[in-house]
Amino acid sequence: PGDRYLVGLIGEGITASLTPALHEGEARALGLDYEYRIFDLLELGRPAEDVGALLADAQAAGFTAMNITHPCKQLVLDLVDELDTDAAHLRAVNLVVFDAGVLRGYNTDWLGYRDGLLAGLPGASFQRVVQIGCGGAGAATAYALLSEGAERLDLFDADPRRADELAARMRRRFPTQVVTTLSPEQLASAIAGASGIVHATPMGMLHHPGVAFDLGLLPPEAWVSDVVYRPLETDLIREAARRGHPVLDGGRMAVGQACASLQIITGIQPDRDRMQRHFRGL
Ligand code: SKM
Repeated sequence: PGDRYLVGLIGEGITASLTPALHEGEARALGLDYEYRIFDLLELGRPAEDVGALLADAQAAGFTAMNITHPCKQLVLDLVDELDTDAAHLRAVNLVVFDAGVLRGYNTDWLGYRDGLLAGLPGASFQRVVQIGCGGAGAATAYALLSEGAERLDLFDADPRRADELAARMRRRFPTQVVTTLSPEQLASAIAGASGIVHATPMGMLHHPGVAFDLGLLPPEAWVSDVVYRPLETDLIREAARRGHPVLDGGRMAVGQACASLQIITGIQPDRDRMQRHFRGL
């Protein structure tokens, strides 16, 4: 009460981000004095390597916190004074909080995916999950699934080194769970045995049309999760829902990271459902 929150987002090509509206809308509903600004590196004509200078400027200007997105999430790992354990394992920071001169780094992408998953697919089986795509979003979804006790996670990426690298990191963090990588030849049979599938590539976005795998292979009861949220109803989500699969669209993760960030920044529990409804009206 009485606090003024000044928050920002640093990244490339982010002028159309919905995160400012999500934070400000929920903060308003909570009665907080809260402003969220965009710092687009492309607009500012600054390289990603300037993220440290931008953070220092923000701190000097009295900012409370900064969200960080592509291509700066790894760079910021070395710039914070205190790194949250999960962010360290994920090797990605998407939230920096300025705490009395101390920079604390967090990762709310995995928290956002986890919370969205549990809320959007209650009771979903994590017995054997297949994941397609092992980039930044894929690291967060894999981490969330294993944190929630996924017994077996089969990772696939068009670049096999990315899948191997993510699998190795996840095995170190979750040594009692099974994390495998799939070759293109193994993908179909893995999908046929999956209790759920996570899609974490850019496919389905405006300039990447299509569906990354054959939905016809999936057992009828298996759930389908997409990280793409523009459009919210991707071809994958529409077709999976038409076939009767329980589905989780990418909006859940987008809202979840904003909700988790807002909570860490303010110490106040936001209303996730209200944020979800707000997002769907944006
Ligand atoms: O991690 C998030 C970030 O906090 C906000 C964002 C956005 O608004 O585009 C994307 C993700 O990287």
